[in-house]
Amino acid sequence: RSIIVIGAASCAGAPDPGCAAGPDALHHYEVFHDTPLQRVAWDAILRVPRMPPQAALIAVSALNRKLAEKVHGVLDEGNFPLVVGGDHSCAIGTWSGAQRALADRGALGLIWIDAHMDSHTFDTTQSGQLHGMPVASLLGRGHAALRAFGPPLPDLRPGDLCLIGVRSYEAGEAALLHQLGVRVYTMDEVRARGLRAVFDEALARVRARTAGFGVSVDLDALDPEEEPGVGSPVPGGIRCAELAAALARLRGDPDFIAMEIVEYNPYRDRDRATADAAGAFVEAVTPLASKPAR
Ligand code: DIR
Ligand code: MN
Ligand code: MN
Ligand code: MN
Repeated sequence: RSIIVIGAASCAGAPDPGCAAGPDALHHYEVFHDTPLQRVAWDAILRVPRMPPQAALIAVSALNRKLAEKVHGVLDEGNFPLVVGGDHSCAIGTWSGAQRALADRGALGLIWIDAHMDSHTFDTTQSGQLHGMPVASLLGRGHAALRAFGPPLPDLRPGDLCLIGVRSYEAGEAALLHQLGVRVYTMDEVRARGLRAVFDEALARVRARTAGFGVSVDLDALDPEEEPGVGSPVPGGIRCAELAAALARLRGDPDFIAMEIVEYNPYRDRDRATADAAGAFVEAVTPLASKPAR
């Protein structure tokens, strides 16, 4: 399988304008191109201009519709979509597209690596920012404009989703995940048990009842002392080397169908450290299995 990169150059769903420049910055970076082990090609960079949160809903909805089509198309061709953000609201499109591509075979599993829960709806959000909402949307709780892409899809099932690295959240979103029974591995649990143990457990969960699974990496899950190039840094995160080692367990796995790396802000990066981390995660998962299992 080839990696087909799709950029989502949008910060319309976040307060930090720098994330819109993420895909262009990574496009200039050699790890996001062919390596001796892995073919990597860029499909497109989808763009949304900066706008106030009130206007963002329609723009983010349109972006996600396009992104879902692209991701579905890449999977139907037997390739592996890698979506690079941009703010994390693009995850609605990425994983809706993956769900649609898998639909005849079964459900999608998803590992969500993030400092945040991203599980707000308009009823609970304090910031009004759409990048705080994609998990709720994928679970079927979002605004209609954030989930009606083409033919109706089953919602992501709470048991097929795990969050890892969480250390910043508000009560409303935590209540939703608790009520739905989503497994959340907080940063405290990651520290206590080690990322390796937590990641393996999450992997077993998301594979159990699904036809394929993906990983969404919000770079703010990493420790900002090591990786400052993100939109919403939160102290005390995962180390790049640990996450790369965990992701390397997906190398050659035929059920691993897509990945997303988001919230890269090149303006806050230091000596390309965070871009290097993103590159290390791509390298970690390659070479991909030559073809999907089913
Ligand atoms: C916060 C921050 N929970 C919000 N979310 C962020 O805006 O809803 N997600 N930064 O990445
Ligand atoms: Mn996020
Ligand atoms: Mn299809
Ligand atoms: Mn985050």
